[in-house]
Amino acid sequence: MLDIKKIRVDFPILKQQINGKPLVYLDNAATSQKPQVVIDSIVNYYTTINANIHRGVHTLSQKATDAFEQAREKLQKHFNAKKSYEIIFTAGTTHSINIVATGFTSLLQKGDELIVSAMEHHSNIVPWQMLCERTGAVLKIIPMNSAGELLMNEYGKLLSKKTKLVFVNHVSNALGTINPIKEIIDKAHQVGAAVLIDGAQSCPHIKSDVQALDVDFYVASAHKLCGPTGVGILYGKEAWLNKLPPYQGGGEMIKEVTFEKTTYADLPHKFEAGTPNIAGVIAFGTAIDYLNNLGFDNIATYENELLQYATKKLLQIEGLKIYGTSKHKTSVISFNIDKIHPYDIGTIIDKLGVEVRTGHHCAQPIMDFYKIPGTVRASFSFYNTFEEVDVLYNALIRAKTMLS
Ligand code: 7TS
Repeated sequence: MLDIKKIRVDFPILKQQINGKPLVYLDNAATSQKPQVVIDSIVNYYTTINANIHRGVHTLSQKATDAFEQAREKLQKHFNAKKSYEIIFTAGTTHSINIVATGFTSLLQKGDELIVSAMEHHSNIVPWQMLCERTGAVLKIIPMNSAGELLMNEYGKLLSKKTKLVFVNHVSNALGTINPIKEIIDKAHQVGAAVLIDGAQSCPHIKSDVQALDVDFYVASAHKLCGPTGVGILYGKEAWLNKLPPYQGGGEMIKEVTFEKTTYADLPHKFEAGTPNIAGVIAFGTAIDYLNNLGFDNIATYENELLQYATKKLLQIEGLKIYGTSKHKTSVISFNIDKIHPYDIGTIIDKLGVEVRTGHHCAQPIMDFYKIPGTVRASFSFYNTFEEVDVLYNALIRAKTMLS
């Protein structure tokens, strides 16, 4: 249903050669490429309406403010938030998680319990460990099986009245597993715990409805979604965002400031101190429009076809082992070939124009679980082709021959 040839024309970077070979970009889980409309959106902002927002009475400031707030409405609609002010613009997923983790400092007591999964990016581990250090709360871990699936029975056993917060990624960046987040959320709510879902890896593939999920916090980065770097969202239910203290103090997040006492602005401004990435936010809105025009169902269907084809093809390589074999997964293939170090494979296939990520993918506990130093990770987007899968396959055969 998607016309991939036509879509690829939208992405100027894909025309490039790398090391004298056509670029085969398979590091989409690290960051996505940007269509021309998103690039144009940034250029147009700076060439036509650049001004600071929410402060000037002048026309340019009004135009910039309108474009910025329109982007918030696009994000509200996309994630189906009840109110536009439940969408907070941040610098990205990492920033969003830190806002919530810091905010919970005053809401926790020694002995409270927090639950995380065994397959998280460091961004969804470290801020919570820092929170535990500040408060004396204890971190519990949902284990996984060798296919890279969470053990939901074990999760059930971890939940109790002591559980205050559960934070899990919707999709694992290193394995591609799609976690059963609705069940995770519902079970947490039964014991009165709040839930944060890290949507950094799900947002390019799955359109999430925060009201249907009944999730308390949902976080994502624009750059994974064909948008610019340095921008993201923190969705929070209104009641939670009102309960959390602000993360940073500064301009635009106040109602009134005196040297005796400062009162904070209403949502969303309470969490948006300082001049934000205005061009980035507006371009984020453009990226959301672009993807919705393609249709998330179409994207998921095509990417799943690519995943099935690539999985079958790569498994033809003797000694290749895939990590993350859940039936429910996005278009990510993490693998090793025999005992060859992932960096060596990555370096050789880069010479052939194939860009993949190698290493622990900021998810060291997953690598420890499998007792490996890292993997090679090929992550596919809707603008990748079946021919590119063949190029990857041939490059891997070449690398294997050279390194064995
Ligand atoms: N959570 C998950 C699940 C991620 O995959 C990432 C980034 C983050 C959080 C952090 O997002 P950021 O935008 O704040 O950096 N993941 C990756 C990756 O897999 N390769 O490079 C970045």
